[in-house]
Amino acid sequence: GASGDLARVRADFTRFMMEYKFGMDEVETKISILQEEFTHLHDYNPIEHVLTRLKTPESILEKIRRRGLDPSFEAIRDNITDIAGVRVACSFVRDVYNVYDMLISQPDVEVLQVKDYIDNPKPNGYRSLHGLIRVPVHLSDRIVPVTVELQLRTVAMDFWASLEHKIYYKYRDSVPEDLLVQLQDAAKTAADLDERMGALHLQTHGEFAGPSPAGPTDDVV
Ligand code: 0O2
Repeated sequence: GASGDLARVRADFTRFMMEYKFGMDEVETKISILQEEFTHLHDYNPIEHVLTRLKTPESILEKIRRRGLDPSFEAIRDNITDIAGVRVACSFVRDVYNVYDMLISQPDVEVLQVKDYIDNPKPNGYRSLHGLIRVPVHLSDRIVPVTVELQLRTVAMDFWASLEHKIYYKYRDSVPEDLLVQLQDAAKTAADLDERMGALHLQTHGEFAGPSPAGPTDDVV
């Protein structure tokens, strides 16, 4: 009957969402391990904070509708890549790349896409390193690959992005031009702060305390 169908759809959806939650948990654990290892073994921790979020069913369906797609599990799986999101805020720009490299060099992490908005900031001033990754989740009877959107940025970039997001949300598509200009300018200030803090840090913590790729830091005491 109809109520049986509904119950089945609900159960399927719960299971579908659960897989994303598990994928997100796997990535969060990987980051916690790096964080703890750094705290115990090195004199500083490159990760300031980590935030995970699961897209709500409403917001998934809204995005599917907006794109004119079928609300099927297949369409969602193939098109909505940010159901599971993990955001990592690091102290310095160099840490962003180092943490990213440590994560993606793990053999069970597959990179589907990278968007480097630090190297190539968005016109509005947005900076972050985005990686779409896939991790295996071990269920009771099978292994499922789960896509997780990873966003890494400095605390300064994070501060800027959270205010910009609030302003954008408040004004929707019609943020006053004057505010947009001020936001762009604030993004420049944040980038400048990152650069200055990075330079200061380099003077006190020469080499990166981890398995980093060769950086421009070898000759710094
Ligand atoms: P929310 O509310 O954070 O989830 P898509 O995700 O496919 O629609 P795209 O362009 O393929 O978009 O992905 P992209 O550029 O990697 O951006 C995805 C996410 O990055 C966004 O998710 C935001 O979280 C963040 N982001 C991207 N651009 C900006 C920006 O200009 N300002 C801020 N504050 N965040 C940004 P959502 O779903 O849009 O938002």
